[in-house]
Amino acid sequence: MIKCFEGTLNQSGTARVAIINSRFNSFICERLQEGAVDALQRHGIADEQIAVYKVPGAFEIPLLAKKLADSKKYDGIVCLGAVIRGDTPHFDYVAAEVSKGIAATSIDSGVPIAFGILTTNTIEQAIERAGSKAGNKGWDAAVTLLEMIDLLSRI
Ligand code: INI
Repeated sequence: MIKCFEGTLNQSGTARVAIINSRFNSFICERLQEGAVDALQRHGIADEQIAVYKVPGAFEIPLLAKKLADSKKYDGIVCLGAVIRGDTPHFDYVAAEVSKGIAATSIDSGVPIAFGILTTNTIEQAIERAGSKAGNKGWDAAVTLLEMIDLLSRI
C-alpha cells in the first residue's frame, strides 16, 4: 500500500495566518485582501488568528515575510500584491525580486508562504483576477496556504 500525503482544507481552526499586502495599486490589492480574508474565515480561521501587515509595494514583501517567518508567530503567510507592467522595465525587476524573495524565504524558513501577487500586462487583467471574471487570486492563495499548512503538519 502506497502512502499518499495530501493536505486538506478542514482546518481545526488553530492556524495563525499573516497576510502581507501592498499599498501600491491598492484598489486591486484591497480586493485581493477581501478574497483572502473571506477564504480564511470560510475555512474556520477566526479573525483573532489573522493579522494584516501593509507594505508600500511588492518589492518590500520579501523582507517582511522573512521577519514574520523568523518570528515563529504564524503558521503561514499569504503575500498579496499587484505588479502591473508599465512603459519601463521597472515591472520586470519588481516582479522578479518579489517572486524570488518569497520563494527563498519560504524554503529557508520552512514556513509556508502563498504567492498571491498578480503580475499582469494590463490593469484590466489585474481587475479580472481580483474578484471578477478570472476569480480572486487572493482567495486562491489563502486556500493554497491552508492546504500547505495541513500537508506540512502530516510529515
Ligand atoms: N510595486 C508594486 O507593488 N506594483 C507595481 O506595479 C509597481 N510598479 O510597477 O512600479 C511597484 N513598484 C514599487 C516597488 O514595489 C517598491 O515599493 C519601490 O520601488 C520602493 O522600493
